[in-house]
Amino acid sequence: MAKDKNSPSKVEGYKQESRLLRGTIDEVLRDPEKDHFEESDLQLIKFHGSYQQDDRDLRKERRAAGLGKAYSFMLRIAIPAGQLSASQYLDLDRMADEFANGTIRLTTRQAVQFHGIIKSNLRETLRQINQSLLTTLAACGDVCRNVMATAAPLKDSIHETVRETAHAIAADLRPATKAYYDLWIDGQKELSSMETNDSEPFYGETYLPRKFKAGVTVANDNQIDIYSYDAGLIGVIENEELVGWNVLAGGGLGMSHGRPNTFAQIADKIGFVAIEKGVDAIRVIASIYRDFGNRNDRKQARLKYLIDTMGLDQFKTEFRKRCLFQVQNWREIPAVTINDWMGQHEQGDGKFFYGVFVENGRVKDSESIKMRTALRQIAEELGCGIVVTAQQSLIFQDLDAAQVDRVKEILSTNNVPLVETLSNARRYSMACPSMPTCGLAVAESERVAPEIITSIENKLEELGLSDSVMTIRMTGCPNGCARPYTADLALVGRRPGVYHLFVGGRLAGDRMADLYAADVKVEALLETLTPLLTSYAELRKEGEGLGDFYQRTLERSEPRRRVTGKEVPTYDEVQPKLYQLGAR
Ligand code: SRM
Ligand code: SF4
Repeated sequence: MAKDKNSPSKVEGYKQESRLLRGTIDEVLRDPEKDHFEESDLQLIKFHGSYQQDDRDLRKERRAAGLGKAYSFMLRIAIPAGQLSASQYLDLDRMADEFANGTIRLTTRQAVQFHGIIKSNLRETLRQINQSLLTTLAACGDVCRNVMATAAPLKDSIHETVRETAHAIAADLRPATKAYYDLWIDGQKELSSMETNDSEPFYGETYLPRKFKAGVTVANDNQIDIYSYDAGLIGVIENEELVGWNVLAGGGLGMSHGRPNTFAQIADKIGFVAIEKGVDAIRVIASIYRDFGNRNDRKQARLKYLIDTMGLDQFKTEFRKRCLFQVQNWREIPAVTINDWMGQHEQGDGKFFYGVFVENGRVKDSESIKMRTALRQIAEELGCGIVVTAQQSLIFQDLDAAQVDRVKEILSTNNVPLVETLSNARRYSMACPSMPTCGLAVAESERVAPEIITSIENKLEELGLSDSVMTIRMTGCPNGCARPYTADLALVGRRPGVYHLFVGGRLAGDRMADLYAADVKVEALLETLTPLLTSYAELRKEGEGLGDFYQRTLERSEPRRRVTGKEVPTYDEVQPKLYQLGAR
């Protein structure tokens, strides 16, 4: 029978009947005959930080041999503000071999993922993660996900407040259910630092309509791409003091190829609140979403769709009504800038931090580059704190000058390229995991991205564009996990070997790119890009990024705030304009 479009989605029912996220997870974990979960538990384990996956490379072969899928689990560890101690990192490094596929995956949201954990190891892996005082709770699921903060470990009071606020939001919106501890650590709450309960005072039995993402940063540093989230706080600085937060709501990058009413969108400006009201402001936004978000159609359930249906003014009115504190108008702030914080920086207390670029966030040892060995050695020898960045890389902090030299030495010994030797094309690139673990992938991403970057890198060098700072991002489907739509240049998977090409975002992450060329075969990528890149090389102004050049060519007065991916590609519109500008 067809589903009534006004009735709650199946997942709402699973949540409601789950006894606060228990379902039959325990029974399945105890059953040695079962190597995977069925539909309702499969949705519930997400709240516990896990996705059931299967090795997609093996599907065909196994099917031909009459075998079922090769099931395994991805585990995501939520790390507010990306901050890890050296010993926590070393625990994760050990677990990567003991339970996972020998790699650690740093995510675009400052979290860490393991892939390839088999069901029989799931409970022990989660137990050990908790023993390290880390958690997978709410890393996935219909809740507030990992809360981000600019990665720069600067030791001034402004950055301290940013980090503390991110931690406070994470604690405030963390689910209260005891189920997590009962299931994974035999109810041993003392193994964890978190408060639990057997009720959900904020979320209630059905939690949020879907995921909810939040981040905190300051006006001069959009390292975390804050305009892409459901809710964000941008610290407003006046006379070198943090005076309060500009509040954003309704950003989001997921969209579906086949659904015309899905879109990626830059967040809306909601207002300005006092410093001590930042956490409350995010909770109020989450509460409006909890109470009014779409629970019938999960494809329309994100906050951005609620704001679209409700209207921005109505949303703002509801926000002000629920805030039991003063909400002022948005404060004008300087255009955001972004720093990836790679390489060496002073941290403001006489010490330094050092950012290490990890290609696509995959910490592994390859034949040539011993990235995992190098990072382990640095953490072991120097015992320094680590920050996972929003660009899938990491930072070692609290180093003295001699330790910085030692970090560089260890990296070089293990063949890890130092940031100054990387091309801009590679340094600012990101790709999502995609095949073979992601069940939603329709095209390759992480596995082919390094090679694609090499070809773009060569083209840029040939055109004299190596100095251009350019974000190049790639995903294996339109869901937007590597935030493609805010990049200068992006490839978004359509089907194997075929990508939509987006152009026109920028490093600052504050506008959407355009669909530039549709359904481009990977072999035709450079040919499609060359006219634009050639004109960019000839006609760019000093310091002008590719996205900015593209926008100037199109004479856009207002930045694009929304993209559906179903627009008419701009390729044919752009070419004559390039000639008008003087391209040869
Ligand atoms: Fe994502 C689903 C990986 C950041 C939008 N994302 C997935 C899943 C879990 C696939 C699935 O549902 O079965 C992917 C797991 C792949 C794997 O094998 O590991 C996955 N997403 C990732 C990560 C690991 C990409 C990365 O390269 O680091 C990022 C983990 C973040 C974290 O630590 O929490 C990741 N995902 C994002 C972002 C970027 C961001 O938040 O800054 C987005 C776009 C922003 C947004 O949410 O709008 C994003 N992921 C999605 C969506 C589309 C959601 C939507 O409402 O439209 C899905 C699909 C879904 O939820 O149904 C998705
Ligand atoms: Fe998977 Fe698509 Fe996200 Fe890539 S963008 S990880 S293919 S859901």
